[in-house]
Amino acid sequence: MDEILEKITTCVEFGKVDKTSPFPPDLKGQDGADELTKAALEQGIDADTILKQALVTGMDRVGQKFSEKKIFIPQMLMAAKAMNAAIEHLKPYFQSGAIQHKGEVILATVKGDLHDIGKNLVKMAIEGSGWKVIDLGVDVSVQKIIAALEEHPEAAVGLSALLTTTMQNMQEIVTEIKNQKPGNKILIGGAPVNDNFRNKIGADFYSPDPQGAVKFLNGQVN
Ligand code: B1M
Repeated sequence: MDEILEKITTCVEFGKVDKTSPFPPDLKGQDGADELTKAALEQGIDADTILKQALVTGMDRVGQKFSEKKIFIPQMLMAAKAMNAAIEHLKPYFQSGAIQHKGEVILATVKGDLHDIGKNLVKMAIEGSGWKVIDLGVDVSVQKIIAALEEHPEAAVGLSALLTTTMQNMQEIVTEIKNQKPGNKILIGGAPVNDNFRNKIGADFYSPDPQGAVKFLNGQVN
């Protein structure tokens, strides 16, 4: 099991999407994140293990190398492409929830921020738990969120930010939603965000992971 997980990690790390990907040259012709993830599931490795032990580990290596200026944006984009190819296979495992919706959640990556892999994982988990998700995408302004709340007045709002700079935008968005729509719950997450920040900006809940977001929406934590 460890061997195939390490191979998937390497594919994310070096942006090898599938067998046809020419990069990295020393893995040319070999299976990529796409084929290996499918094979890992077929071997009975559970989706959560693949996500945490292979995919997120690969992305952490990418982040580390980017910080050390050993790789640049194109390599990060290839890594994201490889991770997304793998996630496609995991989707059915995270989305097998009830069809009857428990309620609605508006989900967005905040203004100025283009990172969507974490948000998309949160989306899968929330949908899998039986919630309807209105996904506004990335780089989302407060105006767009307020407009979505006009259409879905009972919805909770989930915000993601991956950059220390866009955390400030998250703060402005939360303040404005709380001014205009004080009754709607706001849940936040993303690597640089924590519970102290949540407290400071007046959001209702912070979760470090998709599972925590689900528990909050289901009323299992507050
Ligand atoms: Co960028 N990036 N990036 N990047 N990128 C980071 C975040 C960075 C930490 C890399 C580094 O320097 N080590 C750094 C941020 C530094 C900082 O602000 N402190 C960084 C930077 C600097 C940048 C640019 C500014 C680079 C540049 O242009 N010079 C640029 C900004 C663009 C922009 O957004 N305006 C940029 C661009 C990109 C790409 C587009 C190339 C690509 C994103 C592609 C995509 O998302 N479609 C990218 C990538 C891939 C990364 C890293 C390598 C991986 C991010 C990721 O997907 N992680 C990242 C380093 C890293 O994280 N290791 C990095 C995996 C994902 C599963 O984790 O998103 O944290 P995460 O989500 C988790 C939790 O946080 C939580 O659940 C998820 C699953 O556990 N969660 C929530 C997330 N949202 C939640 C919401 C919730 C609840 C939980 O409730 C609503």
